[in-house]
Amino acid sequence: MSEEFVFTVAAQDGAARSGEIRMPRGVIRTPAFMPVGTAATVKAMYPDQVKALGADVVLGNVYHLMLRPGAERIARLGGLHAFMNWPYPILTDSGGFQVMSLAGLRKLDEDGVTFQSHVDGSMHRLTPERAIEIQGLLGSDIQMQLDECVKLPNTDEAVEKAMRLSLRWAERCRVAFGEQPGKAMFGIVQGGAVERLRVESARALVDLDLKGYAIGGLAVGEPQDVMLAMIEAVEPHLPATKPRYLMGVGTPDDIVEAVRRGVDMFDCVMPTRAGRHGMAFTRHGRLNLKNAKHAEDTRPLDKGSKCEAANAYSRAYLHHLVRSNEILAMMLLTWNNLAYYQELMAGLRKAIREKRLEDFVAETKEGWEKGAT
Ligand code: PRF
Repeated sequence: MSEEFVFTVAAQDGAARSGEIRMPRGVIRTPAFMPVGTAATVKAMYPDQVKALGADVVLGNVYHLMLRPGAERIARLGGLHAFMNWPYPILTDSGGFQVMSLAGLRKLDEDGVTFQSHVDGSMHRLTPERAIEIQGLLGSDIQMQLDECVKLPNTDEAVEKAMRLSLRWAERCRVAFGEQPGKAMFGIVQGGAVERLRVESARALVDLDLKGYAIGGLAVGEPQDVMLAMIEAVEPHLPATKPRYLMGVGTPDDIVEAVRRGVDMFDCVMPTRAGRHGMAFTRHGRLNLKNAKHAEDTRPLDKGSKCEAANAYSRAYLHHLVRSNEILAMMLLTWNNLAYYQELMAGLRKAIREKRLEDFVAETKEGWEKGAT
C-alpha cells in the first residue's frame, strides 16, 4: 500500500504496458478492468466475490448516486466504501456522460448542466465544482473531470465545441480538486473522430499535469477501426508515466486491441448487463443461453474455467433459469462474465510481462473464433 497515488510501468511489449497503481486503499494491477457498480452495487454480485475474481477497483457513478440516495447522505453514512462494503479503490465517473444518455430534459451552458432525474422527474444541476464536491463526499479514490461527450457521427463543429467546453471544465475541476495525497483526478480527452481535435485535447490536458488521462467520447456509435485510430492518434501525446483509461469500453476484442495500443484501464457494463440478459462470455466466444439449442446440453459453459459458475452448472440448467427469469440466472452469468473478463486481463498482464503479447492475442482470438458451439 502507499500513502500517495503512484503509477509504475513494470513491463512493456510494443505499445502495451503492464504495471500497477499503488494507493492507500490498495493496488490496481494494470491493464485493469473495472466492474461497473453504478448504484453502489455491482449488480447481482457480492463485493467479496468481485474482489475474489481479481477486480482491484470498481466504478461508481455521480449521476445515479446524487439522485439516489444522495451524495450528502452517503457522506453522513461514512462514505461509499463503507456504504457498499468495498474497502478497495473506487473510481467515480463525473455524471456528464450519464446526464446525456439517461436524463430526461437537460440544458447545457458554460457553467454546467441542468437536468431532470430519470428516477422521479426532479430537477438537478451539475457544475465542474459540484461534480468534484460530490466525488469528495462519496470518498472516491479516482475522480473524473466533468466533460461533455457527443454521440458519433457528428459535425466537426459540435465535436469541437464539446471538446473545448470539456477543457475549460477540466481546468475548473483541477482547481476544485486541489491537492489530495493518495487520490487522483483524471482529465478526459474528447474530440470525436477528428484527429486534430483529439491531439489538441490531449496536449491541453497534459499541460494541467493531472494524475491520469482518460480517453472519452469513443464507443459512442463509431466503428471499431475509427475508435482504434483515435487511440493511436492520442497515445503518443499522453505521458508514458501516467495511466490511460478508455471509458466505457468494451467487448473483449475492443479491450485486447486497446491494450495493444497502450491503454491501462477499462470499464464497461457489458459483462454485467449481458449477464442479466442471458449472455455468457467464454474463452470460446459468446453463448446466448436463451437459445433453444441449449435446452438439453449437459455441458458446462467452460469446464476448463476456474470459475464455479462456468464449470459446475449445465448449459441446460442455465437455459432453464434464463427462460424462467430466475434471479440465479443473472447471478451465475454475471459471475461467469466478470470471471472471464478478469481472466482475460490477467492473461494480458502476464503476456506483456513475458513479452509474448502478440502470441497471446492470436491464441485468444483463435479461441473466440473456434466458437462455443
Ligand atoms: N465521458 C465520461 N464518461 C464516459 C464516457 C465519456 O466520454 C464514455 C464514452 N465511451 C463512457 N463513459 N465522463
